[in-house]
Amino acid sequence: MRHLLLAVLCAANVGIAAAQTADRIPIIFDTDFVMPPHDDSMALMLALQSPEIEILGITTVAGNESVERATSDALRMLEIANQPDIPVYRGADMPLVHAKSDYAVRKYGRWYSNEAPEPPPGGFASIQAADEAAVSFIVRTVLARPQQVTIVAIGPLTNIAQAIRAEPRFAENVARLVIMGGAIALLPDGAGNITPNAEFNFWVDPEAAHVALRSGIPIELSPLNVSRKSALTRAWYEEMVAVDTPLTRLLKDTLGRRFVAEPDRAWLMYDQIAMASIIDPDLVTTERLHVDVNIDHGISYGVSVGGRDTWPGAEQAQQMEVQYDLDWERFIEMFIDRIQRPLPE
Ligand SMILES: [Ca+2]
Repeated sequence: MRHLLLAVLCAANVGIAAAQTADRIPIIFDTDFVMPPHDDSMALMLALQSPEIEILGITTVAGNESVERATSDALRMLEIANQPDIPVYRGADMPLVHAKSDYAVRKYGRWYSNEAPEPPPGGFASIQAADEAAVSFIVRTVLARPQQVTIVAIGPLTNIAQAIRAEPRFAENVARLVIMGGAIALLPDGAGNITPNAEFNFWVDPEAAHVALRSGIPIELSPLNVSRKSALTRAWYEEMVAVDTPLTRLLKDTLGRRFVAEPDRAWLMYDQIAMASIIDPDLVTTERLHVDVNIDHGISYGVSVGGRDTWPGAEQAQQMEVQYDLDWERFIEMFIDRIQRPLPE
């Protein structure tokens, strides 16, 4: 009897494990990665620590910093998080069209940089990036699992646009594209953050955003409107690092400096919200809008425009879900819970 019971329990456990594997959402994590306090690294920590998510690969792109910095920082993050087997693929080192300018140099971001990357905390990783290029990996992976793979794109959309252009069957086989990018003036908090009306990721590669947004892929946009519903204060930070793990230690050494320098300032979270919305869609409120991106090299270069109905000039604007509100407390509590969980053995 005892043996029978044990056998039943074992079978039940195997069943649960199989169900968990089958139910995981397979993602490609496309990122202009930089170590904390940058948002990409905290979004990756969230994905790595969430059993709902299966990361098929990380693809890097120039954005916050150079693609070389994105690649070396992402590799080091995987070592710290004890998940060194997730492959990292080096992506585009420059936007499709946008060239370095005096304005770009003066403003935030070093996407145009060709300097050697600074070593990440603890030094460069011993693991290496894959030999395969990011675009090749993205196309191959999506075609191998038609309409199953979600792409979370939290940097300039250069790699994604190149994948769309490289393979005509690619777009129709992507399950979903979740983008951190843009700012929608129609909705509250819709100003830009790099020019008056343009958001950074879209402004760095407007032509790529234009290709991605018109691709026909089902899109969920996580623009600045929803980022501005977040407020990471020192109190939340202190709760986050109250449990000692390699991840919270890294956050203390990096993110912690912000709260030493400016203890009363609240910081926005960006890519973390896009990632969290895949794990728990109820964290955000969305509205279905027509959205397109301006690619004229003038006053509105890289500006996203969203509308409830189409308008003259917006004939190509695809409809997509646009995030504009956030259950902040539920989001930050989930984020802290995931960050504090023990790392995989
Ligand atoms: Ca990013």
